[in-house]
Amino acid sequence: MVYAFSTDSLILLVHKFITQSLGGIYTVIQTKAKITVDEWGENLFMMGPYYEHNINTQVEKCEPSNPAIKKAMGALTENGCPVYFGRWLIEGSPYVILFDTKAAAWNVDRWKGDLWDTCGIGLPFHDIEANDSLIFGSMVAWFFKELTDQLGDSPNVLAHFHEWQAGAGLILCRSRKIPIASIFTTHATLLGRYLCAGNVDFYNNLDKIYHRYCLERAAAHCAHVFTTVSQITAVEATHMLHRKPDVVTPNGLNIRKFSAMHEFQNLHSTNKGRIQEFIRGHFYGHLDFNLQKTLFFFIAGRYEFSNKGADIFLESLSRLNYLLRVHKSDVTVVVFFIMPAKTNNYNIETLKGQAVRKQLWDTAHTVKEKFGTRLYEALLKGDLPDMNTILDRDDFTIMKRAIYATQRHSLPPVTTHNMLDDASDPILANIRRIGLFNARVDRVKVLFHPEFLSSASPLLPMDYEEFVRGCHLGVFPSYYEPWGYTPGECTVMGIPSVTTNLSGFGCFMEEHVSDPTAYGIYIVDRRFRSAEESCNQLTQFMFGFCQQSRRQRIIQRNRTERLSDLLDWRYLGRFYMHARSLALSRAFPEKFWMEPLAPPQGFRYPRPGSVPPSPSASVHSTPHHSDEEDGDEEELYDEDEEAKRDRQNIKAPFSLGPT
Ligand code: G6P
Ligand code: 1S3
Repeated sequence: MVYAFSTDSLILLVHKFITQSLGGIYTVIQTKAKITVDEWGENLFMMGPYYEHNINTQVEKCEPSNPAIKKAMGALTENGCPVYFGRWLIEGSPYVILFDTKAAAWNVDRWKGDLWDTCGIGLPFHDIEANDSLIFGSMVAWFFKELTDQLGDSPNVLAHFHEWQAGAGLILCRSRKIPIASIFTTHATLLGRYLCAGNVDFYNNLDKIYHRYCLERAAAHCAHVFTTVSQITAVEATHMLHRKPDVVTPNGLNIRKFSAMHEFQNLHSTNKGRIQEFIRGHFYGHLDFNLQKTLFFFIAGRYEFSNKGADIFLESLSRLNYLLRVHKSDVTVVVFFIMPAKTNNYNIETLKGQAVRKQLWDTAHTVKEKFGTRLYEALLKGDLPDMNTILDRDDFTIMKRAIYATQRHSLPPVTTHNMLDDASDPILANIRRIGLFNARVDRVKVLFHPEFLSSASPLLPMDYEEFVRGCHLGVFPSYYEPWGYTPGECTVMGIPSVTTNLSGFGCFMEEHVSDPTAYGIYIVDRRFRSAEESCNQLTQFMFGFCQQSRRQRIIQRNRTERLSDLLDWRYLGRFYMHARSLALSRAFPEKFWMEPLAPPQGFRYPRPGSVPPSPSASVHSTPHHSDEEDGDEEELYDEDEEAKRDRQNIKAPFSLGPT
């Protein structure tokens, strides 16, 4: 396929999420910057609101070298609506144009009138987010007017608007017939999100829904090209917004490949060690389970209890606990819930756990030192020390004192923090309902960490990436998830995960991988099965995972990591390229012509050559046959062979023309 345009046009990406590190949309914008800068160079500008604090830490201010941009900015600034320019200090260092919406807020009533006159959408005064979006959109539309007046029709301008918060700018540009090519991408639909979130206070939010929905729908219809991030959200948008997306633009990541093939396995091991250390402290006095046979599962993300599937996850954990107990399994599963909620700091019992662990460590270290010195002195004298006296009474006293300190009369807490809404918090309420209180008999232990992770934490000093690498399985059984970065991030780190056929990521994997389970991508059917059936399926996935030997887990991680190529922006960026060429050819048909697009070929990542990951499906030919938890390294070369074979079977993953 030939792209009938060059990158001479100016491309301006408009979104509210520039420099605001919040959620998945920010990840899209930030990770895609590098490949977009590589393609468009100095002709790419990202546009967003000006937040003083973020800008001071993330943006290097400078003067625009493009005279048209400079003039357009000047026109707004001179009229009391300041605009700033700089380089965003992320990979690719894109130019940013930032609009000071606070300083321009004095125009809001007039601009509301303009919006009403243009398209009959009225914004109520109390919806601050919608009002801010209008101020931003009005400034953006004004800027485009000035810019295109300066440029004439050379070079052409292409503007890509993300999400309803940027929609007003697009609606105003189109209604004022400003000559730009436009794309609108939605990362969810407002109505879809509200309708799916069972526990959201729908009635008390009604006054915020309709006009936002109007902005979203109008933006989708005004754009030359409308896109969304997954097939499942495309179906939703077709019904909710009444426009079928022209292109589906799946979300990618910047994939960092290690030069040593098994480096990510080593990272798993090191980071798992750090999590184990935390567990030693948290479960002090109750460490009657084998950490070598303990698996770490986790769910992480925005705290949307049922949208993110925390509800069916908890129910399945209670069933998994039952199965592991009746099968007398020696495997223990520790499950982390990493979802931010309102708290007032860590709870004392959790902090005490880490202090006790440290005290035991220090005691062991002191005694070890003394032991070593006495042993050394005895050997220097040519004697073998008397093992009965090498440690004296004091040594035993400090050791006994340390052991006494590990006694506790309560169970290890299920949450690490003091929760403000303890009684009504949905995770805690469900833990109480299913009775998973970290009792000794339970094979599934639960830990709710109601704050995002940080390497500066006194409890679990790890950042998110390190934590994910140290875990065994990410569980993301979302009900509403237009894309879902969490399982994708697991994949590129070689960590298996559970997703669903209602998430964009899950649908994408179903489409492009022949046997996702074999690659450590477990897809729960939440679309065509009842909640009860989905819950059972999730339980079975987790139970099967617990039955794998260490060797099988290592092999599965190798396979999971192999899928990361599929998620690389270097491939997925092509869908954005396609959307841009389509927009230019629709907006300026006399200048930009595009061959009709061949539909993407039905590429599928083949089923891996050898081992099924589940022991129940294991056959004689599989390379694994030992349940030994040691001596796992020796057969990894089989996997390399398998990887080579896979690569030979795979042609280019997508067929959207040249890179
Ligand atoms: C990686 C390391 C191995 C380690 C294994 C543990 O593969 O390279 O040395 O034995 O992780 O795997 P597990 O699934 O038991 O955490
Ligand atoms: C949305 O963010 P969310 O977590 O509110 O956009 C993300 C990026 O496209 C997407 O991954 C996610 O599923 C959506 O829900």
